[in-house]
Amino acid sequence: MSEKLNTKAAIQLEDKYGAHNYHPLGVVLSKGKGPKVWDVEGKEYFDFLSAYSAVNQGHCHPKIVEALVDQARTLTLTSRAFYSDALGIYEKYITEFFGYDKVLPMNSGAEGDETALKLCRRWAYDVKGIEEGKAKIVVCADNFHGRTITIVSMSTDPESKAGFGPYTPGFVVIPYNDLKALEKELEDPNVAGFLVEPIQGEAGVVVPDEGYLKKAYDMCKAKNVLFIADEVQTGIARTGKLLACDHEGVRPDILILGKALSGGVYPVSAVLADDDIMLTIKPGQHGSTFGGNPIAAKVATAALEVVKEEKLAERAEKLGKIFRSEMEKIDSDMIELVRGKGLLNAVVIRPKNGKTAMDVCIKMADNGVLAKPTHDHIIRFAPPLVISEEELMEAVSLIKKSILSFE
Ligand code: IF1
Repeated sequence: MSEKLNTKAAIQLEDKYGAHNYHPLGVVLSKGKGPKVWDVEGKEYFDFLSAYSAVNQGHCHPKIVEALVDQARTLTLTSRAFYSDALGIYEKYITEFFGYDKVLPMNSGAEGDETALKLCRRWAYDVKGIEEGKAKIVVCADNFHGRTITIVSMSTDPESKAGFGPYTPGFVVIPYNDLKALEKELEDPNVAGFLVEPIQGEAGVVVPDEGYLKKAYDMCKAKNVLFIADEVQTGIARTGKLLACDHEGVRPDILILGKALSGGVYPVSAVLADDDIMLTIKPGQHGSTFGGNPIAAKVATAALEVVKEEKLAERAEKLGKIFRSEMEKIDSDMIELVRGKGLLNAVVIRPKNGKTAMDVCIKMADNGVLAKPTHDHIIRFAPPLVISEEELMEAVSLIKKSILSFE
């Protein structure tokens, strides 16, 4: 029975019956279309979070929803105990789309990262010849790769990690964007992989120096170490190229995708690699009930077709430049720094008269733009890539109005 909820009632229900593992902004959404969402009172917003870059193709993209509905009426889930007529076609499509021999289909981004870690360790023992149980994987401080116990074992964020021990061993943490630190760790013959976000999303859209990814990749290759790119948030055209690694011509040994791989319509993640890595996992050594299900296969195919048909990477590149330049023009000392690539951007807010990034986000919500701070003073701005230039400029004027209201 779906009662018509108002904002207050909806929040009360979630508070009473839902785990308190989030503290959402006080907005209750009930409809989405393209770059816009509407709350239960019918108020319209520009969505500048895009479900953390999962709806790059825009809310409820008709082509992707159609693919979901069609398949849902035909065959939803077979498990991998049997073949399906959807999976192989999708596997051919996505491996040709990104240029890899094979794909291992999963559901959440965290499962994608966990799968990549398992592949890296199997490759370490079966191919590189590291002693069983001794493989090390280098990760970066301020990383975010998901919320499982092994993944938070790699985290340096006390909020993500504290209180969830004992932790999974085998990880070495180095500073992000620090090639000297990476070079030093790569001297250890037990290092099997380097797992890195091409841009650190949760850390506040931290963009590394030009050339960092390429040099890191080359250093890994020189030491027979796998370069593993977590493109769950930066992939699928978000940063102005199909993959953020494409800005530097880097082809990861293991590529992790999620979020917008389904356009936000269904949980779909994927790990891509060539045979020498992918075939180290044998039948029965990894899997998932929903991994590679027919709906996921059709939805992800449609979502990727939209990326190409609507030139979303080119749009992100062009509109991102406009967005950053407009943000830099705002005459307010609350704007400390503007950074990003494509339509993955962040503004570092200098608190003013006790007003913080959260106050700016609350004011923006009042003015019809939704975004949320990360790490206190950073606001991430990531609209769906289907936003038009005119809509972007309308949202920019609302963001400006919000920030200047604190002058
Ligand atoms: C939350 C942000 C956080 C990710 C990268 C893997 C995953 C994510 C680079 C895991 C997920 C989400 C998770 C969500 C908020 C959001 C997020 F960075 F996008 F803002 F938390 F850091 N790799 N990021 O960004 O994918 O299992 O969630 O499908 O947990 O609060 P997932």
